[in-house]
Amino acid sequence: MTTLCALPSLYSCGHEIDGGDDKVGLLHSTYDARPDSESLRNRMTEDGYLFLRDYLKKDEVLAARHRVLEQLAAEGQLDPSAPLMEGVPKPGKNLFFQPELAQKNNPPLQHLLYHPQGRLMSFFASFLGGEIRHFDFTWLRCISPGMGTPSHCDIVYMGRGTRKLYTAWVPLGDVDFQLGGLMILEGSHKNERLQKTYGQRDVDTYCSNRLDDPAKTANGLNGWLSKNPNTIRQSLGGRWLTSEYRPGDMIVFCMDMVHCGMDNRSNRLRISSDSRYQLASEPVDERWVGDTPPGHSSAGKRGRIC
Ligand SMILES: O=C(O)CCC(=O)C(=O)O
Ligand SMILES: [Fe+2]
Repeated sequence: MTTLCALPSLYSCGHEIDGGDDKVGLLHSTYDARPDSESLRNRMTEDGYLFLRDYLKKDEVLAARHRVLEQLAAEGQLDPSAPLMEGVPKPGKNLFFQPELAQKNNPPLQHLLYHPQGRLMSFFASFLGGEIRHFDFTWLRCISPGMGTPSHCDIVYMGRGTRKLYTAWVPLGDVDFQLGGLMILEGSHKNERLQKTYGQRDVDTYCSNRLDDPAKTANGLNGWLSKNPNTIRQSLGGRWLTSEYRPGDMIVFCMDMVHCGMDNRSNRLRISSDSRYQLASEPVDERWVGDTPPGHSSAGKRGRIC
């Protein structure tokens, strides 16, 4: 029983994560032994995620970070007295989700995530074993000090195409425990009860036979599984797994994996991207592709008789 002391207090949605070796642990890199695609696929089936430490090119990651921060500085969001690369927000500015900064004017980020011969796309081509495609929408997050992303599974936001779809979470800079990065609930991707209930949800459907169903105009934020990381762990079992991250790291995980972004208890922005990849031959969720993906807007909503 020695690992407990390796982790400081961790927080999600204002709750301190329960401590103890059976409740929280460190992610271990999956890539140390340079495994072949088949063993990576087996590992994904077993664990629901792969942690690829130092897999991406650090200079490419930092170039993408630099461009994001230049954009935020130009918008007057940053404290001009702090070095740009520190990413200190101006007091009173509350940032969370900035996909528009990824869509426009960030060639280094587009290159990092989507260049056909880049490390990331090459990983998916060999992992999936065929021609791949990515979503055109990029979830870029510049998270101000405060609450992180509540626990959820990605399937409820992007499940209209194949379920064989994967998220790549990429920290754009160092992310220590204070800044608070991605956390994954061990074994949660195998929970059939969760898949048959919450996992069937589509955040953009509404009841067309119910007048003024609020889901018709919701912004996609009604997909959270829980805002309490301790009760969800008690209910599903497993440990919360996380790490401190550095530029070059990436985590790939499946659509049924419960995860969250920890609270940011620093004075800096926590900058990361998450992007999606699948086989080109599989059906795609139309909300997230094209020049201007409709996403959770009214064009992405679907009515059904309830
Ligand atoms: O970075 C975060 O706060 C959440 C990330 C996430 O939900 C994802 O990568 O799917
Ligand atoms: Fe997510």
